[in-house]
Amino acid sequence: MQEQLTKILQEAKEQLNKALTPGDAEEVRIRLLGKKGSLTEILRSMGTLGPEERKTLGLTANAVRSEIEGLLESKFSQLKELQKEMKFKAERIDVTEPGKQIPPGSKHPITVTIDEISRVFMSMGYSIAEGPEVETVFFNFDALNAAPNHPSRDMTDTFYISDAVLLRTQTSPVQARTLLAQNPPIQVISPGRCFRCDSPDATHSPMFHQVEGLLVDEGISMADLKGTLDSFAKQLFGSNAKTKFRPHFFPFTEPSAEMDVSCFKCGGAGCRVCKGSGWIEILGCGMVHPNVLAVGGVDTEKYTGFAFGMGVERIAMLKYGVDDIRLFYENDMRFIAQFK
Ligand code: 2NM
Repeated sequence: MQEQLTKILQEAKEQLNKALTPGDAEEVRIRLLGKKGSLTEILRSMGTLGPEERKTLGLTANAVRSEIEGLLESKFSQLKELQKEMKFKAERIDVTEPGKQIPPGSKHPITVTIDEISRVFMSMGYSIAEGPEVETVFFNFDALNAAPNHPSRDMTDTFYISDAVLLRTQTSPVQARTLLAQNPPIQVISPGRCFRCDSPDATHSPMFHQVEGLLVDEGISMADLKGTLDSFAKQLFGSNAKTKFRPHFFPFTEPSAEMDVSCFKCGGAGCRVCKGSGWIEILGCGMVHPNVLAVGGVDTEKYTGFAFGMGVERIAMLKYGVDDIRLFYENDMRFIAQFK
């Protein structure tokens, strides 16, 4: 039995030398010191020995046991330390490594166009006003002098959320809100997203953008409107641009007009862009209807004003020679990235 004990100690040393993880060491412990372990078996079988023999053998067995326990303990802590080191090594971050290259983005052509239009009007003293895209029927139609039977109010032309709430069909409700919130002099533009029930094609999209403008002060006339919008056209399309105003109808302005710009492609001679006419329709405008001013709480005896509105997509298409409005919404980087 002495020999067996020496062998067990020898085994313990060999097996622990081979252990690579705390789990391996634990297996060694179970094999030798566990309930059915080889050292445990020997201690159990000692019951059959005589008292003298049991005493000497017992001492040796206990010495072997505590030596193995000591070996196990140091192996455990050694392996745990090793495991921690390996974990640290695997998780180490090289803070000097260069970062991932993220290519710089570019502005969307609609944003570029809104920014250019806004810059021109801001240089003339206009502020930018914003409002909700989900609007009330009151601000989108009623406050803007739209007749109760006006066709644009129809379910087939406007996205209604409920009887009294809709997606704004233009940004003019922002002007109506501004008239209520501020006293003249008022000088704002309202760029933003609008919605109309249209089937998409090359020139129509159910979601599009507008920039509208409003100026209200004492003694404002059609001459101010024409001067302002002519100056705008020259800044946006070049100093050679000429403008002309054709009578039109809008419910919220009286009189109303549409403004054409001389074709910036052919200079007015006639080409594909202007369809041979030499002129391109750019925006709608007019003197704000007294009914609109009155709803906004403006004294119509004292103040007059002009307003205008333009489609951003249309201007972007003309400026950049884009022939299909749907290209703006496909988010194809090959298209988008061409406009900086
Ligand atoms: C247009 C054309 C003409 C317009 C009118 C107003 C308001 F609220 F002041 F009455 N805002 N925008 C207006 C006038 C819009 O878009 C083609």
